[in-house]
Amino acid sequence: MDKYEPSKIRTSPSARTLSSRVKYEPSKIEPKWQKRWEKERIYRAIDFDKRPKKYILIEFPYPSGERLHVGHGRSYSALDALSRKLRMQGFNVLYPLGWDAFGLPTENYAIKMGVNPAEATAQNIKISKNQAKSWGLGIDWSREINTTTPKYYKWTQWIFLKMYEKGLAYKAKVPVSWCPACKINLANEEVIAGKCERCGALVERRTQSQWMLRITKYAQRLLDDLVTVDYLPQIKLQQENWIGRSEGTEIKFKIVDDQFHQAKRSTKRSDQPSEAISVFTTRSDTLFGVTAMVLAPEHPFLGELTKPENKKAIEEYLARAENKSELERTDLSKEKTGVFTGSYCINPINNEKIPIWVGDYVIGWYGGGAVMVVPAHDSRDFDFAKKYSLEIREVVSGGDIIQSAFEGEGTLVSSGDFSGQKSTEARENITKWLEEHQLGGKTVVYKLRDWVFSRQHYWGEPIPVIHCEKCGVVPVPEKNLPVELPYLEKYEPSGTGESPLIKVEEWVNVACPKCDGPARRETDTMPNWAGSNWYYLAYVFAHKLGNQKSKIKNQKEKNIFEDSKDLLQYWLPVDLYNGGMEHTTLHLLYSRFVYKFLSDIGVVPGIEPYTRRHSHGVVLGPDGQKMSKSQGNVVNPDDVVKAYGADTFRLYEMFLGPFEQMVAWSEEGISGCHRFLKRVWQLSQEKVKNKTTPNNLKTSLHQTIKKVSEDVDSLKFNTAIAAMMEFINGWAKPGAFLSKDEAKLFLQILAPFAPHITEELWSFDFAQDKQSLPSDTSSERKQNWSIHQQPWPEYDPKLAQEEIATVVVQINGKMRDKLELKSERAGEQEEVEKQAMANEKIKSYLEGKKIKKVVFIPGKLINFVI
Ligand code: ANZ
Ligand code: ZN
Repeated sequence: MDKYEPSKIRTSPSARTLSSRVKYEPSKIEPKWQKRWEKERIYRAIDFDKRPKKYILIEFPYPSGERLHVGHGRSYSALDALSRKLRMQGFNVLYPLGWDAFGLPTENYAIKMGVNPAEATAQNIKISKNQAKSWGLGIDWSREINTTTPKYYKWTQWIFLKMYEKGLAYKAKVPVSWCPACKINLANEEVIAGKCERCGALVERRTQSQWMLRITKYAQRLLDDLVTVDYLPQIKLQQENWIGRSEGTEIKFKIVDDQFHQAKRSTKRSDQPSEAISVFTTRSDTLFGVTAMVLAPEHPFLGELTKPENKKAIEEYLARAENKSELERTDLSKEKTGVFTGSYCINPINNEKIPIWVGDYVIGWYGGGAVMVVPAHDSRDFDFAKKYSLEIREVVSGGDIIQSAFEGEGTLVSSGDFSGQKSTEARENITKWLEEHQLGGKTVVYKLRDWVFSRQHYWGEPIPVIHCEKCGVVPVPEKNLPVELPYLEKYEPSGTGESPLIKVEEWVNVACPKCDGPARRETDTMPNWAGSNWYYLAYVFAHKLGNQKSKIKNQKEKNIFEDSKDLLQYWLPVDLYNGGMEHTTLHLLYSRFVYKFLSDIGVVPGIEPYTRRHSHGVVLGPDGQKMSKSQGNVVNPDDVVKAYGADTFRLYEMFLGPFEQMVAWSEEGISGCHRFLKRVWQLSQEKVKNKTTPNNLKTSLHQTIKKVSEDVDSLKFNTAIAAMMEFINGWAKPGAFLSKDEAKLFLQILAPFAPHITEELWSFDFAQDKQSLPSDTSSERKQNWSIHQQPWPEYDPKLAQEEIATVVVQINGKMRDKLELKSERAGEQEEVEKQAMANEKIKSYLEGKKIKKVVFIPGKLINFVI
């Protein structure tokens, strides 16, 4: 990039002076420039362009009835500013937007409005798009995508089929959370504290056959590859916690019950290979302290292990457990309950007989679904033992087990040959012993679970499989994709747990692709995560999506991923992905999983989709509360744009506070930003001269350029704006002015934040001066007339350097320390005094003394006479 050489950007002598002052009217200038930018496509990302690429991604909005809100405004404006700066720096920037439009919110909204979800979606997109456009975002709209169009979801379905082909999609009977209000099954992640995430109703538990995706197969890779990406630390931590890797020991407890063995033999349950209960523990060193075994209510052995006399009590217990959410069951503060089955198992380390219980604090799907109970060293087990008077046997010394469990490390006691060993050592040794005796061994378990991928509602991508009586599950042949969602007048959830599609006979009944016999389509649809898993890939080949006719099933049609290999290679990975903190767990994990899968089948490059992930903080209402209709504290971006213009809106969204922090909206703050722009408008017309900029202002300008450059790169938009505000304070001072060259530089650094006003000011006088932006190398683009096509200003490092002055601090004429200050501050007695008093060394000299006099030589010396 060019060095700062003012001579290079000298203006043409023909430039007219900026004297005829015009009123600042955002409502006039903003739509005008938006139209021109769009017409001349100046924000177009150019495939295979020679400039280095940057792919800047914002989470695409869900066009619900709520429209875009100020939260969208924050993320979109900020990343737009970054994109614009990168473009000015000579990058080929891809900054796209589209619509994530399948799913419940739209379906529920459509039901409420009495329209079809497709119509509601079209309407919502139209409005949201107009909003986004009114903000003047530098979006390449030619790449707009919509997950609900057949040409898009054809590929969502294709990805599913590929996963099915590779054994990563399967059907299983799983416990599901049923929302009685939405009348659908919810995924685990849609259940928040036992309630439906969408409507807040209390969920019920059921089991249902569902499509699942085997994300657990990728658990280790999803964890390992985090070292290759640059995510905010808390985001990495969320990923790690959700994957929940736990290293420990698997231990087998043989069952002592002839009845059980007989029952198993007669039912021929060969899927259960041994007559041992397997547990997972992170504390194998406590094995001698086991005084009970607790099975999860879902444990497959439970029926056989239940003795007749305990049957009634257990059935009652299970009925109660069934209605509890997992959260309730695992809540540490809740009472631990259980029922004795009447059966026993054997502790492998000492052959002790251990009673087998059932208890709902044990989770069925984790670590074998059973827990060896060590009351002395696990607090849950301690509670359980207290309640049912089980033995509490200390095996690790070092704590006091009378009041509570001792969970720390210590020395083993009452542990046979292992007594006297440190617990950490014993853990290794006991595990080794178990391995040698084939009674267990080292293992790793994950909290991560396979992903429930079925939904029983209408507004989603149909799962592209066919059920044939003869052939079983038959995937829809690729050439028949997409399986289009039929248009339904009545699409309300059936209420039976089945998708409303089941009623559409003419759609459901098809010939089996394999045997041509009668068959039925799968009626489940995909969750609304499905389309958002891979949307950032679709922007890359969006132009090709459009070419793919949805209705005509052309057999020779190329596979879009295969056909776009070079494009994907060029644009990926995403350089920066920004979105809400609420999506940094699941959406991020799911989309990383899908990417890894696509990478495994060779259609995308690399192993991670996003190089860098960042999240912005939520925008709260002016009252500091979460914005909500019922609170009446919702700020509508449209009102703000109408009142102040898009530039003020954008600027304020970024000025609100540190980008990643939660911030409250403030009416005062916004008028402050508006005033700033009005002053820029005025100063640019009144205080620009055909003379050299006075030195101090020039220095300040270069410091500002440096600050803004660095701050935007590190996503500190608020401090970048603050620096520009401070700069114009200097510019506004009596007698201060900028040369035209320097006024241009200021407008250029402001342009990414306030693209319209800067464009307008630029057009007044500066547009004729063609500059040497490393322009896009395609021939199509017109001249670089726009301020947004100018190079990003380089600062003069010498000028930008903050000048530092050293002030000597004396006490009674003796030098005691030196202070380093910005030179302009070193002349202010008040400031120097304050800093000297804050200095630890000086403080100690002054402690308890009375200052009689202060001698100050500006910029050089301060002397305290005591
Ligand atoms: C015995 C023991 C003794 C345990 C002790 C701890 C301390 P993390 O770290 O989360 O993996 N556990 C195992 N499977 C369980 C299940 N399905 N439901 C509920 N709890 C289960 O936790 C592992 C520990 O959680 C295991 O170690 C087990 O209790 C419990 F002094 O085993 B521990
Ligand atoms: Zn068939």
